[in-house]
Amino acid sequence: MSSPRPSEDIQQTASCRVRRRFAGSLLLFILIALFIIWGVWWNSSKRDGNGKHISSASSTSPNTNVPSKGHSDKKDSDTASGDERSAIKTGVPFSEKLRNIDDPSQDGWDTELFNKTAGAQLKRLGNILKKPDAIAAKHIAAIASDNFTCSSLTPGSLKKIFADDVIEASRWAKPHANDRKLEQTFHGPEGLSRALGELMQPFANANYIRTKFKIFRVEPDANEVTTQQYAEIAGQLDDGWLEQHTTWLARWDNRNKNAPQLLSLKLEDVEQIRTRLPSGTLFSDCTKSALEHNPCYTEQFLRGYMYWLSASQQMRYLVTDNLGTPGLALGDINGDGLDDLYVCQEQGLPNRLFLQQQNGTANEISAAWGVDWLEDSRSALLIDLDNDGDQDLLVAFHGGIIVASNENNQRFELRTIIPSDEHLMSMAAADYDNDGDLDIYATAFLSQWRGKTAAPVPQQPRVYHDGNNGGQNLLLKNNGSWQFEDVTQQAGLDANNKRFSFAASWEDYDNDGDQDLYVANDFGRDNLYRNDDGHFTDVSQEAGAEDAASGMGITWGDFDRDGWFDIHVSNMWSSAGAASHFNRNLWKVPRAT
Ligand SMILES: [Ca+2]
Ligand SMILES: [Ca+2]
Ligand SMILES: [Ca+2]
Ligand SMILES: [Ca+2]
Repeated sequence: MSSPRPSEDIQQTASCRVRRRFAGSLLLFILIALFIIWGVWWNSSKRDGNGKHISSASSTSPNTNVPSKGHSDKKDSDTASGDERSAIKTGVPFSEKLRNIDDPSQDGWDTELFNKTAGAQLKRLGNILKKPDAIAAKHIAAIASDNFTCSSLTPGSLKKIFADDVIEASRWAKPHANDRKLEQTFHGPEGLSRALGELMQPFANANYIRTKFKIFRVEPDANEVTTQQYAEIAGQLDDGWLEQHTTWLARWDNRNKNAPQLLSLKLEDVEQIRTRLPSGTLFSDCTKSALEHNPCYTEQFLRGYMYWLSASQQMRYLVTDNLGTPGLALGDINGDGLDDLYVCQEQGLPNRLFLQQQNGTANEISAAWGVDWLEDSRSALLIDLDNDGDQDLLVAFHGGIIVASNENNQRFELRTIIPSDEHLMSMAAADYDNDGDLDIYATAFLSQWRGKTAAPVPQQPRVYHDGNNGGQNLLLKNNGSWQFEDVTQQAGLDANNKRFSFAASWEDYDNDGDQDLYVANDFGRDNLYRNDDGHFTDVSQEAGAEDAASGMGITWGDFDRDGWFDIHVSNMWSSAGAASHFNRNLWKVPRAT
């Protein structure tokens, strides 16, 4: 065998060197890749590992858990279009997908389908009512059958239930045998046009007429369908407004599926509000005139729920629990006597602070004051936490509560973040222990928000009328020096504390000198906690305050001025939901196991 030639030796040596270098580079590459993967894992495990409730001193340091900052000039164009991404992946724009999901004809929701077509007919009717002197049978013919009949649509007599210099409210004294107006019967489109002409007589000289119909019950029966709906008519008169809120019972001929014809109408209920004001209206929406010169007003505030839903990859999957509920706070942050405004925005959009000017407009100063946080903020409070006379800032977000001090009416300084696994919603502050400083109560909807998964943990089953597997609300005692302690359990507020809470409000309802607490809960009963020397007892049942409807908000007020505070709870109601409730398909949904 001949030995290799020198040139072959050189080639082989060079080749070995190349292989060794390649192997070395490959090893280095693998090591770098492993290091990057470890880094990502380490960061993610740190995020998931937030402590529960009140943090230790180290984790509440302002230097840790610093909330993300936004840019005041961030534009919506920075956010990629959900439609574009969706179309690239599937060829179907996201907005079209949503429309398909929302099409009741696809999955047998015939009452919803009818709700749409009858709703369109009622909208046509509403447009006809806007010109009372032009109401004619030829306009009604496309809406009412030739067989149409109705009694008068105007109530015979109204009973005054409240009156002062500005507002007069009346309700229908229910029809009785002597009410001759109701005995009149109108036939066909011509008859309906006369009944509507009579209904609109009080609005004949109105400058501006607004109409709105809401169907809240649909009962199909062969070729006929019965609906119940609210019918609202409002008009601006020379010295104020006239509003009629009525309930109509309607029967429809449904043989023309695209345009059902009215067979009859019947008046069921009436409430009338008359206001007398030289300026015309009690309240005017000044959001635009106060804020429109700030870029975020048009670029972010005017965008609706559906815009952000389609624009954000993350929100799309968390829509029901993570979008559409950011709150706001009012307070005078610079001590000039004018209330200023802090607005929470959806996750990824910076929260906004507005300083009110003498002329009533407000300038956006979020970045300058250090509070343009991008966290998934749900609510805020402007209150004086350290009793130095200025308004400090609290922001509840999914992950905890940010506490910031007001520094000389010039900026906010992050003091601490109180971490929480709960799915925090709103907050309410009061000095529950009468020690001279404000303490915080924070409501939670779901629990385990910051668990092992990025998405909220769904609570199943979700018992609609008495849910008891929701988040746990927190009572945080103010210990001074920006330290807060979770005293929920020791204060007795762990009783009935697994409900789906949205709102809470403090008031001394029993007039014994301490602050009591009402909590409005979705999916079931509310809580009224009586405060006895800093310890709470749930007295909602004995106090008759165990409202089982879907609680959204709560406020106290002594409405009859007898010295005892009363409660107003706002509950959820949906005309579409009410109409769907009677659809048999609702009961076909399989139960979660
Ligand atoms: Ca101010
Ligand atoms: Ca303060
Ligand atoms: Ca206190
Ligand atoms: Ca009390």
